[in-house]
Amino acid sequence: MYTQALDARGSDALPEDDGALQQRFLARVDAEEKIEPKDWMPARYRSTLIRQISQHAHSEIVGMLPEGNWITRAPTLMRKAILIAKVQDEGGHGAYLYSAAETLGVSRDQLVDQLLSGKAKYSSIFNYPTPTWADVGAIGWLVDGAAIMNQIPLCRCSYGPYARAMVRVCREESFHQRQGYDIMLHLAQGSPEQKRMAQEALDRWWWPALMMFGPSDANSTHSGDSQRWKIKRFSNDELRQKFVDFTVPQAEFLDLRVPDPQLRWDEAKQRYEFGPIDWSEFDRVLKGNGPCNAERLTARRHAHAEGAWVREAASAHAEKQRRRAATAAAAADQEGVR
Ligand code: BYC
Repeated sequence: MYTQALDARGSDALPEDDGALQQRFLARVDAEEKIEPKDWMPARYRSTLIRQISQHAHSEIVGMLPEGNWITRAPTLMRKAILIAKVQDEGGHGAYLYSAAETLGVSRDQLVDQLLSGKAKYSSIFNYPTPTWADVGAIGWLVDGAAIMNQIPLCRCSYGPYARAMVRVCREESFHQRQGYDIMLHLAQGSPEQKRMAQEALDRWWWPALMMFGPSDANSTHSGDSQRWKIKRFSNDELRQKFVDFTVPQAEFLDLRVPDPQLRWDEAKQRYEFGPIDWSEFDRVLKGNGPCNAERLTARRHAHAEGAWVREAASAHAEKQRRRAATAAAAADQEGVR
């Protein structure tokens, strides 16, 4: 519709000034139209999307590591099969998201280089260790639970390819969240030792899960623009609050204690009040000094180097196909001439 409107003015029309393009872009966003790759968009909208989508893609890929660590030690064959499927899903999410970022004019190689060089951010949550099987349950329940809370609104993001990728991602995250909660339920209803494992995992993951939503609204540098452009539909604090309100009753059902002495239900506000987040820990993790930052990057660099032969083989295969197709097309042309 937008492109037709431009064409209708004739080929000798002067290029529109940036202000008019901006206004038209904002009107489309306000009208809940999706912005597509070939549409005009402000440079900062593009760079904000590249930043967020690539960080999201990196998070999915790095996020395979803490749980992947437990595939060989899952307690039963069924748990192992489920965990393999889950970790594989996260790899798929990373792939869709890199593709969505590529529609904005950046290459996957550039993005992967940014991750491996340590320049790019990925979610703080994946810099924590998984010492017991209960951590796999806590990640599914809390980390995937937080991911769903954050990502369901992204299905309505103004940028079409990101919004569409999120639909499938959210469906899969929902399965992940339930498998995590199921592990926690079995442990919480198991032996005293299993229940203790579940409690300790909740103690380890609760606060980092709250940090996943990003800095408080007062310190969120990108929220203003991202909400104006309908990339983000809710602020970091709003989503964090929804997550707490949703998750505390689930912890109660498990008969586990949320590790926050200040947590209380506020009847007047119809929500939970919770204690202060230790933002100095969040800053430390973002600066690369969390418990597992170095380990995660080393693992990704190793995997990338080990996968070099697969990339080379895929490129060689694609080149062979291209040459065959070109030869076949030339032969068909010759045939036509005769
Ligand atoms: N960790 O202005 P703000 C998953 C950075 S994958 C690290 O509020 P924004 C899963 C932020 O990037 C989970 N950095 O930013 C996978 C910015 O830094 P730069 C990932 C963080 O973008 C496998 C600065 O702090 N989910 O669920 O408006 C297994 C200021 O923040 C974090 C997504 O990526 C953090 N937690 O809002 C299981 C969802 N928080 O770029 C599960 C998509 C903030 O200026 N992303 N920063 O250097 C988003 O929704 C938004 O990007 C955020 C942050 C809410 C995360």
